Amino acid sequence: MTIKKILLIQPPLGRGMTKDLFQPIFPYGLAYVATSLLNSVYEVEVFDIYANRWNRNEVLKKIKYLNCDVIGITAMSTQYSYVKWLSCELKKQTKARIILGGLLATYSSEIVLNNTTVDICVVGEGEKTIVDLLKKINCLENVHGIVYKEDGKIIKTPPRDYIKNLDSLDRPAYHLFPMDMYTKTKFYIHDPTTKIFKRKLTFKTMGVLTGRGCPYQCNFCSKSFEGLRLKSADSIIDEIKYLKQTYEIEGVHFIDELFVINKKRAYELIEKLGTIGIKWDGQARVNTVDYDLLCAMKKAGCVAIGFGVESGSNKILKNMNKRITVAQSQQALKDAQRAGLHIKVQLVLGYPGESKETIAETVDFFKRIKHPARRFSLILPLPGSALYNEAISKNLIQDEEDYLTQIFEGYGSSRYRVFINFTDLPTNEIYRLKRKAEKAMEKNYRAYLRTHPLAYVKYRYSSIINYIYTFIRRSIKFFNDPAFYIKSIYSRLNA
Ligand code: B12
Ligand code: SF4
Repeated sequence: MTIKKILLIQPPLGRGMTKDLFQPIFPYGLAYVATSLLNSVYEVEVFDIYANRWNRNEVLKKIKYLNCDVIGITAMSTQYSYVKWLSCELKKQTKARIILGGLLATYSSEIVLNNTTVDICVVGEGEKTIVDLLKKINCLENVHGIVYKEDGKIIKTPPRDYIKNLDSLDRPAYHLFPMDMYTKTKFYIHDPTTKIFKRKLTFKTMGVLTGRGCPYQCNFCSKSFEGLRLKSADSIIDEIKYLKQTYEIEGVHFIDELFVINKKRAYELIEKLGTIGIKWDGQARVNTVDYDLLCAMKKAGCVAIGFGVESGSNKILKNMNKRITVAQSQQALKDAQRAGLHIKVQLVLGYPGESKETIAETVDFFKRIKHPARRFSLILPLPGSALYNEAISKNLIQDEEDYLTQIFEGYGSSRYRVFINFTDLPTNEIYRLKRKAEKAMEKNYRAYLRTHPLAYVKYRYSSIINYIYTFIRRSIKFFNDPAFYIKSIYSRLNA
């Protein structure tokens, strides 16, 4: 079999009707795989179902006349049910081999191979494996880092070594993707008080990766990569400059699992970021920042910082192996507020050990630090995490395939949401306590605002202030170069 053309697919999130879902983020995994394939002179086409917001009927039309030898799909665990449907429809239309990569393939290969029409799962990083795999498609046992089925038996080949030097990777194949879909959307400051204080900055933005892996081992986390590897500051800046020049981006979301890994690395990066005039945000830990660093970040263009605060109870943080304390969270949040950064906090409810008392501790924590957080995610054990293994061993997940089929909502809070109850409380009581805690947190923050008029004005009218700011910024641009400005508006409208 000679392979010439490969189709790469990114499925949607949620129920597969993505009209109201998140801002699409550039699928780096697929794009790096595409680069490797192009370098080995394969022809590559991309279907980003998620970014294009194609519904199932539209997808069926698209795949009706497929002309490719291999299909590569990327997916995280929550996309299992869609992958199951899609792979089945693909098999009806074509004889092309179907290869699955990403977290779903890495952590649930057996389930995938036993229940879908996927032929091969790529475990871990895909850049080298895909090329090796296509070369040896008729002798798969010689390809490291894959799982496949032969005569009804699951075969796992030895793992492939991780790429040590990320700078050695060629640029992701941006040109194959609908870039306007990832960049034309606005730069949202995800303030959890969505109803009253939603902030929106109108920057053209793009997700950017500065490394792979995270040195921590939180029990609930299903990490993309083992081991920590970082790109050099120069190569990150080059990439951002390239994105600025080619796609006119003005903002960057650093989408690393952990962006502020330590102070040394952070200072090294922000020193350079400060010179290229870009707005950005990223994820830190409360133990990797201090006031001086946060001020330096703000000066270098940082608009928002994310912290996995998770809980206001030391007992729960310990159970999570989060390796932070409530006192550290309090300090970091205060420092970030003082430095003038927007703070996005991730909060989770329902971790083993959670009780009325631990929830009350979390509510009290936010009352103390006067932060508007008021949304909890419910714990969702995902394959690849210690918590998932705990759920299996405690028999809380009995049928893994059925569980994967149901978790398409992720941490979402809609009626389709699955909840694995690790606590001693009845599930209904957990939902009630969640609602009660969220209400109490909102009430506490409103009470704080009533006694602090300046903070009230800042939050209540932040969107108006932002519109005025954007208007002034755009007017300056227009008066500097009217022809260029009109051309860029025109091309955005056409996109
Ligand atoms: C961007 C992002 C998103 C975006 C969407 C992603 C997109 N593609 O558009 C958004 C913000 C929407 C999102 C949402 C969610 N996300 Co998310 N997300 C990420 C993030 C930050 C970056 C993904 C990325 O680009 N990685 C970098 C690339 C290089 O790695 P990669 O994709 O794994 O690809 C490599 C290999 O896996 C492999 N590979 C991948 N695909 C393919 C395909 C083929 C054919 C081959 C051969 C190889 C291959 O090769 C690639 C290169 O080496 C990761 C964390 C991270 N930094 O990785 C989390 C991450 C993927 N998300 C995660 C989670 C949990 C979620 C949510 C479920 C959370 C929630 N709120 O509910 C939701 C999904 C909700 C839903 N309904 O399904 C988890 C996944 C865990 C798991 N077991 O699936 C991660 C790992 C974060 C974490 N540690 O918790 N996410
Ligand atoms: S939750 Fe964050 S800090 Fe913890 S292991 Fe996952 S990525 Fe690392």
